[in-house]
Amino acid sequence: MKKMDTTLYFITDSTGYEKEEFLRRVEAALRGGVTLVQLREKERTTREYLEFAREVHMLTKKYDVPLIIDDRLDVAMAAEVEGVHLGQSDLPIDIARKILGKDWIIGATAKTVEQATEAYEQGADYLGVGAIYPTTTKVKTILTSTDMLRKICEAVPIPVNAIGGLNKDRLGVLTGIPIAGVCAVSAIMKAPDPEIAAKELMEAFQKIK
Ligand code: TZP
Ligand code: MG
Repeated sequence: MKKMDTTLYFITDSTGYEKEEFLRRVEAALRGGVTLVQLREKERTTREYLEFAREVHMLTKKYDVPLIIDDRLDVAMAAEVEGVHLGQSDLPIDIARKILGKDWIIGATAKTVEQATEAYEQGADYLGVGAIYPTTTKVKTILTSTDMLRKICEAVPIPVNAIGGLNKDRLGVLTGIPIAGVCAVSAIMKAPDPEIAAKELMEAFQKIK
């Protein structure tokens, strides 16, 4: 597997931004110290998704941060990024692993211990678990309790990240749960300054670790 640090996992959402502003925000987040980036585009054509992937990849490479593509192995392979993130209705992890081989980062979404164990056994490198809080980001999800998050952390030996409605003031509920890191979309993407937001989120996470 490519080297990976899920401590501060920034998931992008270009909705409502011109491409230049979107890229400016992604680079600001990288300057602020995000350790992993996922490009998450739900509405774009394949061609647009590929173009965004290539442009974001130029930025992430500059900061030596791996880039993960949400949902789409084809786009990830075409853009030659470092990984993919697959949910419960996407391509199964074992099939993705067979296609991509051992060098790729493959992430999975899990909301139960069964889903987490299955994803791990099929070859997932990390898990995203949530939503911990209600989210304003467009996503089909249900809330996941912090109890379940803890059970999942204890059930698998791979990094587990919390996701959903997280910002610097909401990490307290995660205290003492052995998560590897936090994922954030809007707390960074929509912040007045994504660089400052990323720094503050990292500081808040270090305090609860
Ligand atoms: N999966 C569960 S919640 C979520 C995803 C993709 C969205 C998180 O977005 P935000 O803005 O950090 O709440
Ligand atoms: Mg998905």
